[in-house]
Amino acid sequence: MHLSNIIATLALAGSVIAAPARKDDCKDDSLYKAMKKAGRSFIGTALTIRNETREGEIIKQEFNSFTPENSMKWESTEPSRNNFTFEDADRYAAYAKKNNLQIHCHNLVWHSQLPEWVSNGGFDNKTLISIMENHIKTLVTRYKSVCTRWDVVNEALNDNGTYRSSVWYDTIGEAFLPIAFRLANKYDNKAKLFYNDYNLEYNDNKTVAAKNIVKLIKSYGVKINGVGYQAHLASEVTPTAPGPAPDQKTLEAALHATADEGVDVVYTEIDVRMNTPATAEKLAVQAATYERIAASCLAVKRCIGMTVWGISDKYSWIPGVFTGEGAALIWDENYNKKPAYNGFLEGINSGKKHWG
Ligand code: 9MR
Repeated sequence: MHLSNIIATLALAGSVIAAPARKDDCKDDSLYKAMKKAGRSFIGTALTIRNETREGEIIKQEFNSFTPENSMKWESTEPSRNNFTFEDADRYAAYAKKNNLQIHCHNLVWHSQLPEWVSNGGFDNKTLISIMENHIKTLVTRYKSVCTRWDVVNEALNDNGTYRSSVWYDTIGEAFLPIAFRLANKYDNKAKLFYNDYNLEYNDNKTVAAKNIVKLIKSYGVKINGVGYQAHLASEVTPTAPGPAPDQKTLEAALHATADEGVDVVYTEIDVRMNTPATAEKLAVQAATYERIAASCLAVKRCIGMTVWGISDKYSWIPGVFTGEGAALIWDENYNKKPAYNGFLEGINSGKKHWG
């Protein structure tokens, strides 16, 4: 069945958080309106489709883009060799189409959420590249014209800026990056192609390494459109965070490090965690953190958009992974706006002053 038919069928079947088609008539104080006024391309959220009506309403009101939180990852789409499963991912494609939203498609080549058959298959270089090509070809072709952006390679770096050991790097070497980008562009030359990683916000060795990845890919004569800064940050010292998110100058310098190589930059997975429970004081510090993250994007001309990693604290990945930490998003567990929402909005609005 052709993808547009699949999408139409799924759209008719209805998605559990269906929102009416968006128009540009959102309230003046929405995140989307503010980003649009500032001349940026998108404001997004990570999306897991679930039975929560408020999520559909908030997406319609506030966002024009989303990142499928898990459904397009390798373990979800190719659990065994050349056996592709698209039921879940297709629901997201249909949701985007129905609600006129961009999709930041996530992701093609990553060491994590990668099935054992790939990571422990013992493949030689040539075979692994052909496996990569088959996967990229199948996903990128299926979601051609659906994906506005693709995270082509995710998290290839260690925090000290060296390459992470993975089946990709250990078998193919650093060439796995340009090869992945070349293949993504081969099967969809319109989607914007991104390298995506965390802890790039500190303007340190890892940020320089991301800049070098941009240069490496270009040195192969291959297209890369941008770098995604995940921005999984914290508002205070926590057991898993060395301290609060960097100051605004550092954030801006980190964005410039790659943007100045002639690519777009985006914040792809923003959340700002704290030691829980939250207090009024901590929420105020978190709001100021969200404000400077947004302001840093808006101060950099090539920062074309931002995505927060979820809507409500009720479903954030953080408490399940970092015990005793959380409250990281901008809506609370009951879908009330937190001070962080207002901080984020103010940061976006500051962009008008910084524009250029
Ligand atoms: O939010 C995602 C969570 O639901 C998954 O369990 C987890 C598995 O690794 O992945 C989370 O999203 C990650 C994203 O895909 C890549 N960057 C880090 C994100 C948070 O772990």
